[in-house]
Amino acid sequence: MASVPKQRVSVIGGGGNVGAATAFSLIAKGVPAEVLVVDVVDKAAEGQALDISDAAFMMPGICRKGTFKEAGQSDVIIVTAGARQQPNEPRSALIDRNYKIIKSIMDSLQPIKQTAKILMVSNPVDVLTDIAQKTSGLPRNQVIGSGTYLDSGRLRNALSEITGVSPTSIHAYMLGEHGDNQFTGWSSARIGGRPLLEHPKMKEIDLDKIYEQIQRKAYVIIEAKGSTYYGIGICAATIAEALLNNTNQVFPIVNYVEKFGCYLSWPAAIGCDGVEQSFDVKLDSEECKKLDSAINAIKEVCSKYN
Ligand code: 6V0
Repeated sequence: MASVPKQRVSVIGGGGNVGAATAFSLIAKGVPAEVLVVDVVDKAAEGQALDISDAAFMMPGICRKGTFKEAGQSDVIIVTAGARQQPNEPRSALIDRNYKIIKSIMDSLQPIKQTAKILMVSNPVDVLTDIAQKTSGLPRNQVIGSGTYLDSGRLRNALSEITGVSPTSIHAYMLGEHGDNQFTGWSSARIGGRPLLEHPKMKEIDLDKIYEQIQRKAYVIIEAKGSTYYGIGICAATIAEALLNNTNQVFPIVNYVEKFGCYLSWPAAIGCDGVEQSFDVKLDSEECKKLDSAINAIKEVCSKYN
């Protein structure tokens, strides 16, 4: 029998849609780690793990149901557990329900491996990352959240359709909060080494309309099919891959930014120690105001739950 990789990733909430999409994406990407599926509903974890293990051709034993204690000893712990949005419900409305769930999960994981990295996905992700850091006892650089990585991918895809350039060659971020206080960093966006807004095709575009389309996309999907999970699944697996392979790739994710004094969605380089570097993004005065609104909204909720 082939040997199981020594590194381990656990997906807490893996019985649900986002957790299963994340575990599946980890396997499909061939991330060099054993994948444990953990859920408070044991049968759901078992079913998803068995189904996903069928997708792991040539990698027998790489995906299985796990316990909270095993998850606490993992190299990367991805948390997707908790309530999800109902149609037209903002992510921020989930805080009361998900605060209790995240706290109880952090208790169940103890003792947590000192070198583990926690990747929060459950919403509202900026605030829950702060709560997970405080309740897990891990240092701030080791606790991060998926943040606006998904929204930034949506933005880059939309900009690719407008400009005809590959999304991987467009450097543009949604920033601030993975929620209604997110904003587009238009003034820092680049394409081919030039400001994005100087691209001829961008001159004809209504920027507010693009923002609206990105910001509303999750609501549109939830209205149509109940929840969103494929996009975030691949995003979470890609961040986990950066943590395991020490890639130092830059993601707009939730990380603690000292000069703002809080967790928020902001670019950071991710490697085997978690956050390896945070960046100073250039913003114009309008964007600075939007950043302040996001910081104030995140800090206000955090102060009620700490
Ligand atoms: P789901 O399909 O209802 O799955 C949630 C899972 O969590 C279920 O299997 C539950 O049994 C499990 N669960 C609940 N409590 C616990 C617990 N204490 N311990 C372990 N497992 C538990 O929801 P879905 O997967 O659609 O969404 C999960 C979370 O992801 C929600 O908070 C969403 O808002 C959030 N999302 C975050 C995104 C992002 O970009 N950050 C994107 C999409 C969804």
